[in-house]
Amino acid sequence: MNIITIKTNPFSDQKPGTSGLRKKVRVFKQAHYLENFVQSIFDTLADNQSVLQGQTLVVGGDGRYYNKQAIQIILKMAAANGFERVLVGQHGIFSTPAASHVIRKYAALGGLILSASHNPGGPDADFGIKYNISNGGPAPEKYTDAFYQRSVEIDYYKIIEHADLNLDQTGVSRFADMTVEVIDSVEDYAELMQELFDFNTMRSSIANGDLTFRFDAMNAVTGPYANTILIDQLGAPSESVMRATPLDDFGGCHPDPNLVHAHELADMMMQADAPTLGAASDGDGDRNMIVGKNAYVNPSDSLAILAANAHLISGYQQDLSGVARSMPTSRAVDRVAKELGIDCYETPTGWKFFGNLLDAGKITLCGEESFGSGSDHVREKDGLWAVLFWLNIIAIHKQPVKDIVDKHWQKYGRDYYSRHDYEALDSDIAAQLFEALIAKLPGLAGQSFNGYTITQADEFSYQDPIDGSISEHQGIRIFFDNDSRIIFRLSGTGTEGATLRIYLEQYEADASLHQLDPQMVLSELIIIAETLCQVKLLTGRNEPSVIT
Ligand code: VG1
Ligand code: CO
Repeated sequence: MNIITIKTNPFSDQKPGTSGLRKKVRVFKQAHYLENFVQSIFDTLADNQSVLQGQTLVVGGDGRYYNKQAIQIILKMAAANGFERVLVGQHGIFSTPAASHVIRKYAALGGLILSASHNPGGPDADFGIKYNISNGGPAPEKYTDAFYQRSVEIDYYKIIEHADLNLDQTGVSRFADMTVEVIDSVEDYAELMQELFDFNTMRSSIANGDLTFRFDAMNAVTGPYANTILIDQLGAPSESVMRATPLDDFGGCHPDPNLVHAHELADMMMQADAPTLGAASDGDGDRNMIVGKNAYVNPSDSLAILAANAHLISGYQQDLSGVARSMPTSRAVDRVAKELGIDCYETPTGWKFFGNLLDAGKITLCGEESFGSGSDHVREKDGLWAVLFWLNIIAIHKQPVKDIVDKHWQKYGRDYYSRHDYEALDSDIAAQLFEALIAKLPGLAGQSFNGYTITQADEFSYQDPIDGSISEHQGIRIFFDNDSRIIFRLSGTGTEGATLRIYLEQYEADASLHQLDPQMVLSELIIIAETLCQVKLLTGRNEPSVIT
């Protein structure tokens, strides 16, 4: 094997964010940029594991522009760094949850997932890479910090000279001294779904026409998964899956499953002849949006409804061990946990914080307000899993989505919720705004704004209950005496300027007040949020870029 050691200079900007390293494609395409980061990961792993020899690495991505080229580079570097075996998804494709499952199933050391998730793709758009550890989950902070430390001092990387691998053909081949297996991207994942859900129940509801749905794969990675599972295995008509071919620029669309970016689906669900369920997932298949006929399901509510109905699903008939949500996610799932008598954990934003709780068996289900939900079946959020969960619930209840949601609110009350994002702000202005907000926190408790009195104002810091590690500065929390909250965070996934997220939440127990427009119910909190952070005033923006 002809290993070449290439001299390189470090880049200063390879600090992973909420979910891996995300940059513009043109940044990733700079000479040595990808190689430096990959070598930083391998060097860190070699330190921890002493050797990479004998180890398996999983590689795949969401099919976006630069996916295949990056995989060829990674294969050559994995061989040079001594990996025994690499498992690659056919055509270079793995959804994030499928990669997580493959890492676990084949006892790999870890995996490299190439994706910038819901960010747009194409030569002028975004690329990303993240490392998942042997439990299948995103590398925790102690790893990502170490990758970054290594990246700022790296001065060489190792690669072999080798012809590119044919990624389109499944099978085992030798790649210098390493074994490479190109495996079907869907098969293992589809098997796992069959273990969890009642395929017979769903199949008969679909066959007799009780259950109809439209799934929007958004020209992204879940297309092949949805075709196999929803069409071939559940027998749904082929038009039930739309935009099913993964395109390297997602057809010029933004693969972010919300009412704005999946507007065709959203419009369809407001028609008189809408199917029972509308659903969409994001670029890498870990997010989900759920819409019923005339009924958008807020992701925080979706998590709570899944928890409340889990006992009906064959894979979750054992009692849930506990649940978890990210801090800015609404407290709807807390109310279900209380009723079930189980623990509910509150973690910082990002799936990596659920890993320890899942591994320790403390939680079965978890989720985030950002269209993410999942369970202990993998160590990532899982878009199609959530869609199957909903299809399964509907097939059992034989009720429209709206009725399921309304009944849930009648029992638990409704947590009115909305997130306002101000994207691509000038980074300096955003940093100043955030600092000013932090400076204000000590004086806020006791202050009243139009009848809303602040009871507590602080920065969220988290101590992992399993390994004791502490993560600070995880968002600003403002609590009010009427059980409402405002949270402020700066995004850790954007690739342009800074993105400010404002999360607004107000609880309503009275069922006669459950059918109101969230923006109206939250209007007072929206005004208070502006008074506190002055984002409009400081940036000249009139309104948020995205409201979900
Ligand atoms: C966002 C979401 C967060 C999610 C992360 C990765 O992070 O808010 O909940 O875990 O994206 O999701 P941030 O730091 O921009 O708020 V994905 O589907 O982009 O991997
Ligand atoms: Co994603």
